[in-house]
Amino acid sequence: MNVKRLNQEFSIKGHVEFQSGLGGFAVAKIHNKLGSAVISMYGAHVQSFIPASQKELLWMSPDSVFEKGKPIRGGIPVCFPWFGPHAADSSKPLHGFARINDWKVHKTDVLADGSTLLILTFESNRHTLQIWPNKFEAQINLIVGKTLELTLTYKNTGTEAFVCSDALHSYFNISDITKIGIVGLGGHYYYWGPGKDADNRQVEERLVISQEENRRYINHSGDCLLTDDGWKRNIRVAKHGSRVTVVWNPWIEASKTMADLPDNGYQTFVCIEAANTYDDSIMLHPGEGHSITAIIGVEG
Ligand code: TA6
Repeated sequence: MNVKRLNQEFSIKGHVEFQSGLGGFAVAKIHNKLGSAVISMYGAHVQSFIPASQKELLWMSPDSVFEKGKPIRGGIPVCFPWFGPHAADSSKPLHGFARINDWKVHKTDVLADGSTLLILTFESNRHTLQIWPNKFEAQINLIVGKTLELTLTYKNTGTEAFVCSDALHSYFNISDITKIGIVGLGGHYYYWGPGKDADNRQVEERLVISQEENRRYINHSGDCLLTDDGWKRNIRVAKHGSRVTVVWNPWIEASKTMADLPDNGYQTFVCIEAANTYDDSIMLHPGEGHSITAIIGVEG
């Protein structure tokens, strides 16, 4: 649907307006007294979230491409129906295909506290069935207020059971990677990188990043607090329906290999991701569904 029709059907004065964004992708611009956000219909990708009187919470790569078939770098990519490389075929899109397809607007609304609701949908079609032979319906509910609440719900609408994995791959905007810490992961076990072979346990309560990190904490369903001493701000990352938390920063060498990331880009973001993968991948019988939610906001 083009921007004019989206505005005719779904804009709400003082809350939601649709515009043509980078790459020509339609974006929803949400603005209310509690905060503002920009969400692309391509990938249902949140590109910006700014609570009232705060700095941007999400990091977007200045070198991101905005092209059909390629993922956007930064913000909140939605990883579904698998997280990371496809288990059996690495030629399939990394992190699934939800983030490289167009989503439809289903509903916009204003909630009682003045926050704004946007609901987007995406379902299996002949293209997705060629890549992944399972019928599904997916929905993303976004509530933009003092916090940003993002819920991905997917249902098995086919006749066979399937297993999938997911992640809300949030990139957080930080003052400097040497000035931040992540609290809430102490004592938890993690795998490093996509492999499942080494069991590591984090001893320290506050994780400080000083090298490439790609930690996947298992059996972790609690909150993380991203403490930023440079900007004197703490971001709470809460979640529901997720048993794996991923912390990723590519550091110096890996950043140089990524064309859509500046060489020094790793200094100003860290990813803290709500996920379900490994033994916590989601098995859905026909008619069953699952929801994963991330809630992010500034503490205090
Ligand atoms: O969540 C961490 C991770 O899976 C890393 O392994 C790294 O590849 C990152 O995501 C980015 O993936 P992308 O496909 O967006 O380049």
